Amino acid sequence: MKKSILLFCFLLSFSLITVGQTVLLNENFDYGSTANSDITMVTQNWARHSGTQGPQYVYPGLSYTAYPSTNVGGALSFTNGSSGNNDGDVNRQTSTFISSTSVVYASFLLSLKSAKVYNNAGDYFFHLGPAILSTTFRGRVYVMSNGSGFSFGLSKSSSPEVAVYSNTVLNFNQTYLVVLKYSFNTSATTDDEVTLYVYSSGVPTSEPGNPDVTIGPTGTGSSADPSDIGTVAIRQGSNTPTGTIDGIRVADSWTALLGATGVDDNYSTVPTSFELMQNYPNPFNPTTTIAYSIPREGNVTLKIYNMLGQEVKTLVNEARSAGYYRVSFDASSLSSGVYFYRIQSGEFMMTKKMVLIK
Ligand SMILES: [Ca+2]
Ligand SMILES: [Ca+2]
Repeated sequence: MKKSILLFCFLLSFSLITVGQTVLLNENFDYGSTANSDITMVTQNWARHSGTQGPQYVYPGLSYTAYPSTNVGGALSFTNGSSGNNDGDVNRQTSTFISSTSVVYASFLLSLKSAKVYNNAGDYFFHLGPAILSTTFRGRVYVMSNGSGFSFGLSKSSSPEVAVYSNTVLNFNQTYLVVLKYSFNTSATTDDEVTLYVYSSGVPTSEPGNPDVTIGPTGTGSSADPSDIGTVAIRQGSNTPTGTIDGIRVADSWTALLGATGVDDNYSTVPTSFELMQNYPNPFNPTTTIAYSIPREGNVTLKIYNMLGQEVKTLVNEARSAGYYRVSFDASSLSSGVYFYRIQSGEFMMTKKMVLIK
């Protein structure tokens, strides 16, 4: 009993640490001066989660006065592709995932060439997702053509939630600064909110500044809120707009996102706390992924136990440097049931439950 109280206090001391000033991603698309029809051919930072080809790597990139991630290297160009041709959707993980009651900000530069009117609305080309991105797309940024220009739309989750659109018509072939805010709320599983800010000039150093366009907060979706945000994604569908995106930044505060003036490119990739994430998918059959973070170097064990407390598998048992990790668990040799996975590193220990259904 005494031991468990000590452990509880120990864990509590970690949970009280908040970050609040961290840049989690600074993607300048600085991958050389040679364009390529497929971003995944010039960098492994981006992974394709759908489709077969693209988006394209273009050079040079976009610039926007006073934005911290302006005019460095190239950019990413996306279009309304067809099957096998620029139909790829890609994602990049942030240096850490935000899983608290916190707020996540993502900003990017955007210049659009064209957009469609689809289903009396537009379609989305950018979204956030959890660290282990499956089909949990959150904070979808839409664009719809208004004839000579376009308007932004926003939805928190997926159908049947419909995008909320701004009435402001913006110009094609002009570079805008877009800021997407994701606010975790903990009263319910569907109460998180998203907000979109758009600027044609200037970089506000505090929120909300003086936006050209504001949408939200909105978040009426029936899809469950994600456990965390740890991915940004670019989507190419048959009805998505065509354009260029650059300077994608993710941070846990507005100040970290936009307040810097290019000096924070060497952002920290060291976690500030121990975390053991809920496995995804769960329930699962037969493989699932477990993510964890450790804030300092040490031996790490990650083991699987059955309902009787018997160890059935050791996934990790070795020294790890501080960082973020993901490990795959293949349960094809085990029978259906409830299992537990436990991480231990130094004095830190955490156990979570998962369900195998065959
Ligand atoms: Ca760039
Ligand atoms: Ca929630």
